[in-house]
Amino acid sequence: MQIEKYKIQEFNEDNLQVHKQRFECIAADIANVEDILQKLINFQIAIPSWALGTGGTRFGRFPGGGEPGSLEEKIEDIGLLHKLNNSSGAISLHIPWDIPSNAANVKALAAQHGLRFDAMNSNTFQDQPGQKLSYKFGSMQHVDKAVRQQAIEHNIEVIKYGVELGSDCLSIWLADGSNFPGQLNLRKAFQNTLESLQEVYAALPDDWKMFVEYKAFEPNFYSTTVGDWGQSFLYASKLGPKAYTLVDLGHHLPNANIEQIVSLLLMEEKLGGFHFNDSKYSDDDLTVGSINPYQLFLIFKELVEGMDARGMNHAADLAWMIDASHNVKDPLEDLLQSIEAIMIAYAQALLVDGKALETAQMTNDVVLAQEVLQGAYRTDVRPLVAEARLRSGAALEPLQLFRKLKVRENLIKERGLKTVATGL
Ligand code: PSV
Ligand code: MN
Repeated sequence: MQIEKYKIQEFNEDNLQVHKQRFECIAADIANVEDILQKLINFQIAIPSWALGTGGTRFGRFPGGGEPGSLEEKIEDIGLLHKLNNSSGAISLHIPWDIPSNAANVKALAAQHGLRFDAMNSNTFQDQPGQKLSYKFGSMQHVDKAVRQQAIEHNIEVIKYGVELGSDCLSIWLADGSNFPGQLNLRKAFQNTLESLQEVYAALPDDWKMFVEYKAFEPNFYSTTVGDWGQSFLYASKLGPKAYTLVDLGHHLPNANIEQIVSLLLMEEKLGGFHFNDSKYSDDDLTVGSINPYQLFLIFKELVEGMDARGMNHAADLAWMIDASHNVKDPLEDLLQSIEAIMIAYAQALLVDGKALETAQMTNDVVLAQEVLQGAYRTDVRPLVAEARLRSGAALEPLQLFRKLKVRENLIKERGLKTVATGL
């Protein structure tokens, strides 16, 4: 399905008057409104190829319909999102789920939709049909060198696909760990993993980055070999300047102060990328901002402050991606909601009065510090985000237009009701 430009323009014209009133009202109070709008326009969030279909739990899966059955259809779906919001201009692939049969064609198709290839993800957490050795007891940590070698070679193959597609970064999440005390020698598991990562690191092209993603638990429930930001930071530091920590919001133990983690990783120049989602309990993979939008804002506040302190480009210097799963919502609608939540939190963080906050901090004025933060958080920035979309040719209200144009119904007509996308 294609969304023609004129349909977006028609929709925007119908909603323009109301929008303008709202926008002018908020813009009048913001001195650097143009600067903020430009930052919002530039900000792009990658969509993972595995989030375009209905997810499932251990107990069941209830696929919707019209889901993408091929890499080309996944690109088409992200193209639709990007057309609607102009904020999702990148795709992140998982190998072997998304092996491109013809990389040049796939690259050209993505370019037609205005998409680039973000981080490439390897998969050593599942055994694939025909695979020689099993990852049941881990991959890069495995006691058997042959299994470790298989995992290393898989990651090098992922880099090769990434190079063909124009990506410049490899994201590694390992399910490695143990389920019971005594199952693993924890130090040896770390050392084996480090050695394996070093071999993959050695195969990285000069201009590539490697992200080491951590996760507290699941699928292993006693120890995880890259279990927290400290361990990821250790690997990244030992590997070298091209290795970074990747923060997935759902990968912490309950109540972790993620904003503090982000702040310190940025200080150490070791924050590489981000997986956005939200959670009530652990790795729930819920829509971004659906449970704790204040935490999301606080994280963005640290990101903006920390990146500005180092003169970093918000849009280009970190890899931004959504890593969510959709069990009861239409995946595309859910992704539109997630992107909106990210843009809102980013816009609110851009509104924080840094000088006033510093004064409050330097005078131990705790009350004023809270006022400054909550002043920004309680500002309804939706008209700013909508204005950024309007100026970049996207829809004022992407979700409304998605429904008005009956995008899902059209996809079902084209692809059928019984399609199941690859992913988790
Ligand atoms: C693991 O839970 C994770 O967050 C990693 O990013 C994976 O690559 C992704 O989910 C999908 O498998
Ligand atoms: Mn993740």
